[in-house]
Amino acid sequence: MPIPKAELHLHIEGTLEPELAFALAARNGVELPYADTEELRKAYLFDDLQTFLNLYYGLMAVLRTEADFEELADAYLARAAAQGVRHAEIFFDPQAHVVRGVPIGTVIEGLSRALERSQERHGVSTRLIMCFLRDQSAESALETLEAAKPYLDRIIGVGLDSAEVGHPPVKFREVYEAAAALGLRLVAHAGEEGPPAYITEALDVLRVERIDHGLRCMEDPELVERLARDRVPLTLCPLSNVRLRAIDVLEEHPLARMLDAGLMCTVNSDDPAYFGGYVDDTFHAVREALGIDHERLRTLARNSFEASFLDRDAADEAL
Ligand code: ES4
Ligand code: ZN
Repeated sequence: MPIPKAELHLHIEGTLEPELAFALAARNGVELPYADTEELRKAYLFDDLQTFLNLYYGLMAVLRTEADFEELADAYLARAAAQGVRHAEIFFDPQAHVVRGVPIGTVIEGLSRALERSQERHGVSTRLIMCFLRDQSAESALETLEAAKPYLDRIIGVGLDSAEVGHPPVKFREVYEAAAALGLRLVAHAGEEGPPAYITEALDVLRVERIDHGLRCMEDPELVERLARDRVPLTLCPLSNVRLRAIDVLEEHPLARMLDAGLMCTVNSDDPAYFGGYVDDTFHAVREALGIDHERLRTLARNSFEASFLDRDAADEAL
């Protein structure tokens, strides 16, 4: 039995398995530039975040209708349940769909249909986090927040993702202030490829509650001390870090050192269809590669509930 856990860093578009991509392509009359699923999987050799993102955004062409988004999310939730996930806080990238002519309402309604039934069908509670693409303009992020206003009852918070370097958190100060004023919770990717200063800036300028990735905090001992003292959750994604070449091999991942430093770490799958494993696969991988024992795996699982946006009672119950 996998350890019960919460998944806090998961891009729903990153759960699009090649088989479903081809099925949706056929249903929607979309031509993919790959002969078959095998050829598509062979394209999953990334040099860095940008190489991955190019493929990730390209493959989204197959997602067109509410039913497509519902099927995508339901497939993820079924897999997540089998991996011991009891609660999932799920990112989605509305701008990547709106730019292709898919309205934000189609995306949110479709995802919501799967999420609403998830507790009953899969035993997984869910929340939705809307991400702004940081390589798009601040105005576009503000427009996205505006467009999401009719759906705010379905969205727990906002995040920031996509190409990090050259797009510091401060660029999104205004939209984060607006989101906070609407009662939304705040997270942001920082310190994945970008420098430790982006982590500090996400905390001080955007006022985020959690840092997604945060890997590169290890280059700044003072920042590590602050993150540990304030128990700022870091949603780490070790398999993603290897596939996107943030580190060379899993054996070199700083997770064990981060736990030793007292950091509030969680382990997550990021884009599991692309990075070679779902969240319990990741737990197994770090146990094997880093010698993280069962007790520490339990700590990681406990952290995932504590760092979640579930209220205290629900988090305790899920443990
Ligand atoms: C992402 Cl791994 C990662 N980093 C930044 N943005 C993303 N969007 C989807 N996966
Ligand atoms: Zn991510």
